[in-house]
Formats: sequence, structure tokens, C-alpha cells
Amino acid sequence: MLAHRSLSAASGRASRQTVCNVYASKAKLFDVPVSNNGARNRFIIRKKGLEGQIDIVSPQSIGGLKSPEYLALNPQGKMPLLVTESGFPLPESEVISQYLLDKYADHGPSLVASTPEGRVRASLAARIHDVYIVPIQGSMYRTMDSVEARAKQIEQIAFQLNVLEGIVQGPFVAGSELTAGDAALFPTFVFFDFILPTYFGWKDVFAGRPKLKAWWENMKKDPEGAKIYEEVRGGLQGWANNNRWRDQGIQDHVANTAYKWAY
Ligand SMILES: N[C@@H](CCC(=O)N[C@@H](CS)C(=O)NCC(=O)O)C(=O)O
Repeated sequence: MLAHRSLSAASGRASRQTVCNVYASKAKLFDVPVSNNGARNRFIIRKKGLEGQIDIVSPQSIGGLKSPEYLALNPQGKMPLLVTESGFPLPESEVISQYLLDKYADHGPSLVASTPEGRVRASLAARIHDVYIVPIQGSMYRTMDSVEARAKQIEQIAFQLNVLEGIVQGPFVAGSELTAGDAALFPTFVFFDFILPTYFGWKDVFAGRPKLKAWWENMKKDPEGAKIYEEVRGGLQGWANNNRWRDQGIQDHVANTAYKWAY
């Protein structure tokens, strides 16, 4: 039974005792390995050494993203979702990241830049990612009715890569310090790096984008970055093994040479 349910049911002394026990429970991040949004939280959890405080569990453990129990916690039916140790259900990966940095500020590296300029660069990168990239990332791997809409969104991904090239300072997003901005971008770049060359004919996602290229190589060398790379890429490889790009009609779309696919 999840904590907030017990909370709403709580009344009287005996129930308050139950609440105390529930309050003592460990925080849970609902997520799966291939989830790029959740991977930014997994990166932060590991980087800050919070595995003892937060369990990472699959939404399937409570029936899946669209189950009544999960929807009661996150009506959007999306992951990641953090249920804090006090039972508060917190969706939205960037909000979760900021909560982790705040709540566990004294635990491990801060992952917050030491200057206003560094901090704003990190939050700008995360915002560009969330506002302009996440809504169209499905064009790389989901079924879409319109070949034209898919082609436009792939072009838009190329444009947003150029925008990010102008934001990343190097060697990390915010300069010399690793921040939540790096955590936000890196897992989605695992998608770009795997999918765009394999299924859309891109030669190299980083061609003409030297800052992103240096940042990418740097992030892959980071131990927690390497783990995220393996998890997300492993999930994408699983999709490939199941012929996802054929079965979702993506390969048929890309075969249409009236549209440009590679940038
Ligand atoms: N803005 C949300 C996006 C969450 C999102 O789209 N999550 C994906 C996985 S990375 C998901 O749950 N997809 C399943 C679905 O939409 O049914 C966030 O940053 O957490």
C-alpha cells in the first residue's frame, strides 16, 4: 500500500501510528531502463549516492503506467514518478531532479553550478530539452499517421541540436561543473546517437557540432554516464531486436525519398 493512500485514510491515534510507519518507508522512483526522462533522475540518484534512500522500481510493480493504482499517483500515466519517503507522489523528471538536488543538497556532489551563469546554462539546457525536444522525440520511434509530420519533427530535432550546440559551454553543459543540465540531456542523446544513424540515415549526430561532440565523449567516460548509456542503449537495442522500427511503420516512412531524413 502506498503511503499517500494510507495518509488519506488516516484518522485517530491508531491510524496516526500507521502513518508514522508509512512515513518511515523508503522513497521510490518508478521508471524503466529505456526511459530517457527518468534516466536523468537515475543519473542524479547514483551520482549523489542515494541508492540507500531511493529504490528504483518498475511501474509494472503496481500494474503498469495505466493501472488505477499508478494513475492515482500520477494522473498523466507517465514515468518517471518519485514517491517521496513521506508519501508525496512527484511526477515530471525535471521537478524530481530539482527536488533531489534540494532535499539531498548535503549528500554527495551538489550538481549545482557555483555561478548564476552556470546555473542558468544548466536550466536552459533542461528547458530546451523539455519544451522543444521531448514533445517530438517520438518521431524517432513511434507510429505516426503522417509521413510529413514525422519529417518535419526530424528536421526540428536537427534544429534543436544546433540550439544546444550554442548552449553547452564544455566540457560540461554549465562549464567545468557537472550539473542537472548534463543529466537532462545525456539520456536523450543516447536516443539520438542510436536511432538517427541507424534508421534515418544520419552520418553522425555530432558532425558540425564540436561542443556537443566533446561533451558527449566526456559524459560517456563518466562512470554513472556509462551506466545510463548502457541501460538506455540496451533498451533501444531490445526495441530493435523486436523490429520496432519496421512494425511501427517508421522504415516505410523513411523509404519515402520525397522527404529529407538525414541532417
Ligand atoms: N514531461 C515528462 C515526460 C514523461 C514521459 O513522456 N515519459 C515517457 C517515458 S520517458 C512515458 O511515460 N511514456 C509512456 C506513455 O506516455 O504512455 C517528464 O519529464 O517526466
